[in-house]
Amino acid sequence: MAKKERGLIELYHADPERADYLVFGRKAGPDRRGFLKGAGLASMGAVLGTTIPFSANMPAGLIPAALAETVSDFTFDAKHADMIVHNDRPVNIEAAAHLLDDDVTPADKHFIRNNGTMPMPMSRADWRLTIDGEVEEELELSYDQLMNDYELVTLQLQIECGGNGRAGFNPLPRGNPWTIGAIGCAEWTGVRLRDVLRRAGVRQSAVYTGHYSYDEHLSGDPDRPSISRGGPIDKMMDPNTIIALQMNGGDIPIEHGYPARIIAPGWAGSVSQKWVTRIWLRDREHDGPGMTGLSYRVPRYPVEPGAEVPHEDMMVMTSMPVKSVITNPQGGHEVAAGRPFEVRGQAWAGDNHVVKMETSIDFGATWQEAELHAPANRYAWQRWRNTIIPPQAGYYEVWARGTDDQGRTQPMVVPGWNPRGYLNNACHRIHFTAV
Ligand SMILES: Nc1nc2c(c(=O)[nH]1)N[C@H]1C(S)=C(S)[C@@H](COP(=O)(O)O)O[C@H]1N2
Ligand SMILES: [Mo]
Repeated sequence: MAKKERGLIELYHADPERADYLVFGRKAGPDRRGFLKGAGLASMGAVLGTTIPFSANMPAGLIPAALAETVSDFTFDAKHADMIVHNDRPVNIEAAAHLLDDDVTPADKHFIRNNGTMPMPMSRADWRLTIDGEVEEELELSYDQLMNDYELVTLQLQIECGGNGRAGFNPLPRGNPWTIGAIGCAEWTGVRLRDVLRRAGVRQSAVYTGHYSYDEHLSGDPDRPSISRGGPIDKMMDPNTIIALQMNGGDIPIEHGYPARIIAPGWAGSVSQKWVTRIWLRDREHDGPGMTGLSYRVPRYPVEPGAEVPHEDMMVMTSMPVKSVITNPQGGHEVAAGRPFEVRGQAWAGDNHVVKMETSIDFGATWQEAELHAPANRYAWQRWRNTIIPPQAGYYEVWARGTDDQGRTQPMVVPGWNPRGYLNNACHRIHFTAV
């Protein structure tokens, strides 16, 4: 497990506020300490799949036995011990580089980025997805309808947080100091978003989507979305943009969006709304939380590190840049001088393909081309490997760099600073000693 949390019952004794937060996904207000009511009761009922007739008698802090057994979902037991926890409120966890060695990322090694609460899992039977706005006919779809009435696709898709690599920027912008592990490439099964949008009938006026979900803002204000981003209609109509219903052949774990989420691969992960309940087609760029100001935007021109950039000079990010990670060896190891060993990793390039991978062990003076595999499908990351022979004893670094099909190569130094620290695709490196 990535970080030990106390059991919920134990927690209710020690810290009832936090326990309430975990159960209800919100802070217990003063009016909630006496009896359960309102949204807390409703969400509890939704999870139980029925109402609680004697709810008026329920003291706050008493967890229905049925729930007490399931709340362990809220601990991070589900994550690998080597995952790096940046925050538990909201939950933000990244993978150590060596955990990204699988071609298909298992759920326990997939990063988690929450902006708001970790919601109680909504019952699949009650979950609905609304498609509205600039459509001919509003749709309200159940999980079973999506599963049965639309063509299912199974794709390996990379999701990368827009701020992956933020820790490399100086001065350090606010936000999670992700190193390199806010990326994953799991196998997702779902329906193409465009098939659903076409069924609703996309109006000429539709230019953008706005996404909503059932997780909540950390303030506990039910009218404030935790995040509500969207994307231009072309990206949302791309055949690789999906409403995912399964992850790695099973239910999507709660932390990754149960029962359904959007995946708009290759773009900042925030476009891929988890726990999605509504897709609003809009006649203008969406303006929900996460769309405006400095959020997921970069300056239109290069700026000095630390600069204050006027909001009107910021533009919405699109594709993520070419990037790669060394997943094996882990670094810090000893090898025999003059003897070959293998380095390997993954590479990806947002909307583009990686066409070349190279490694250097002389601080970038010379580069050796690596073996590079084709992606399993578009938007899957690509396996690369190379053989390294340290010529003599001493300290070395392996640097790895990818080049995309537009001829763009990863920089060795940190690229353009921006106020929120997005798009850092500097080379990943590890060190080793030859003896
Ligand atoms: N509903 C909802 N969807 C969300 C978020 C969120 O906080 N709430 N975070 C977004 C961000 S910023 C990222 S990077 C991805 C991360 O997906 P993951 O947690 O499954 O790795 O989810 C996106 N979808
Ligand atoms: Mo993100």
